[in-house]
Amino acid sequence: METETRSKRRGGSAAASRRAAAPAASPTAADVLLKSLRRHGVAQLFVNPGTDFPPIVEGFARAKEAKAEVPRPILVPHENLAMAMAHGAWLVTGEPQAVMVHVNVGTANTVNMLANASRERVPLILMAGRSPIMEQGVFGARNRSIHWAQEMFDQAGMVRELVKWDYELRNPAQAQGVVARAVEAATASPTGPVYLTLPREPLAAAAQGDPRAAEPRAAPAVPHPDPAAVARLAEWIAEAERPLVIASNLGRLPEDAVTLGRIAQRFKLPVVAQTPRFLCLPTDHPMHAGFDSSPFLAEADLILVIESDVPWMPDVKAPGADARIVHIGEDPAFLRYPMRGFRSDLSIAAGAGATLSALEAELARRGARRDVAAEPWARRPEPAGAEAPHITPEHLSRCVGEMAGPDGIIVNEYQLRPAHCARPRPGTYFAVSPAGGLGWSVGAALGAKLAAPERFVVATIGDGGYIFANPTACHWAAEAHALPIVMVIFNNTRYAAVRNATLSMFASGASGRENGLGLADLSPSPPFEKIAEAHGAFAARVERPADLPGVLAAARDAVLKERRHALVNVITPY
Ligand SMILES: Cc1ncc(C[n+]2csc(CCOP(=O)(O)OP(=O)(O)O)c2C)c(N)n1
Repeated sequence: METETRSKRRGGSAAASRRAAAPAASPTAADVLLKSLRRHGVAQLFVNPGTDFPPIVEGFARAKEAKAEVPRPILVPHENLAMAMAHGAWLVTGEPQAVMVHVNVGTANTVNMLANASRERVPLILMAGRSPIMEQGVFGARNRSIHWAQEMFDQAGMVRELVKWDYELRNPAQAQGVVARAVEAATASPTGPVYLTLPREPLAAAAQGDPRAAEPRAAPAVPHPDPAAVARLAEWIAEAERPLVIASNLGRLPEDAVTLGRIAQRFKLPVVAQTPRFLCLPTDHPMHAGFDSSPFLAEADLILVIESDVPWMPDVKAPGADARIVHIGEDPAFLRYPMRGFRSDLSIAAGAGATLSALEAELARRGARRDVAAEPWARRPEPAGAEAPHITPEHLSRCVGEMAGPDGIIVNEYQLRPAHCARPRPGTYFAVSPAGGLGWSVGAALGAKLAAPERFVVATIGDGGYIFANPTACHWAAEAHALPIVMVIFNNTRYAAVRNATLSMFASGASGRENGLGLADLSPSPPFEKIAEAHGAFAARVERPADLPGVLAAARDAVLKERRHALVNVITPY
């Protein structure tokens, strides 16, 4: 027989859960969090939800009813795609982005693209739920069995090395302050991703707190260069006979590419775009010296390394011992890289754009003008593209550039050969982060299209990368969110990068005797175009060089005239 005490205890706890089951009528922390994100310039929230999301779902629904301003929710059916889309939206807007995923498991799925975002310094607020803290008695407490198993001792530990800041919402009154702090941390120079966990109970509780905490605040801006360092650099440029600029991460802001173009032209500075992530100089600029610094390193007597983590590979080719070497960038020593040992005679820790402007002014003030022959000492090599019966990646790159046109945006995983692709206008080329997490470019292109719907956007990707990109999720997002882009697959039915790496070490070894294809063969290659077709896309496969321009033009028409996305599966052996 049940004792009175036991029955009271049971009745008592049932009453407690009934009490706890009442949603707050007043704004919840989730409502406030969403509004605060919008106030901080977050235009859309890329989400992949789970049982941690009800307060967020309710918050969006309440905002719709009340016509309150919150970020636009964008449902994305895979977390890595959500991250790539956020990355792409940042590429074209420069605005902070936000992604929210499901607890530890959703976080785990973001890590590849988070590594990309981290090395590319994308100001991105990655949010995740976490298991409800309470086992009972509080609104939002655990009511699904997974709530026990999904809890971790340190959920943020999974991503801590890849973010600048992490925190957990501990009290509903923090909803405003925590957004302000997350945005501040993500957008302070050098920018980068941050991680915020959101337990269900405080998220669903009535928000209180100081609304002033939600005021957007000025984040520490990109630092300006030390005038003495700029003066010394100007002096070195005036003295140099064979100066060389090596730039990688310059040009997300088109005006920086314009400034570099002016300085390069006026002071005869050849510029190598070394594994560029942006277009640092229009490809038809007379001082463009190509995409490989190695032919010029031995001769250069002054090297300006601008936002370049790996300006050359010391084991392959290094600058001469007497060359002066200058590094310019927000963090020119790349201190988040565990090991990196490039020589430096002058390091300027400042925004590259600000440094170039200051340098231009200083050179002009001195009346400096390099009195040298009209021809640059370092000239761009002629692009070698042999005639072939099949489509070469060089030919494909040229055709993609023509299809994109001067203003179209190309988002390149890495297969497109920039030396063969005309990009005459700044801000029209973006490539994968130096972290090289594959499966990025299609998602980034979709995000760019979402944030800049007026632009024509093309993604280039390998067949291996396309599989990594989670094609069904990508095509679903393109169709569901009406994001007409062109996807071009450089399909060589292999992992060429893996094969090349193997041959670079073991060409004369056993793996060389099997042509380096040991773990690099992707045959049989499925008809990727059929996947796209299933999602309503314009889809085609091309094998003959003569057919390529026509098919790409048709893909462009499908995007521009029919507002459909397109996929062109191009067979290009390399
Ligand atoms: C997420 C991820 N997994 C594995 C790799 C290692 N990796 C680098 S390149 C490459 C091959 C990619 O093949 P594909 O996209 O077809 O391009 P290809 O090298 O053939 O031009 C692989 C597997 C990586 N960079 N990222």
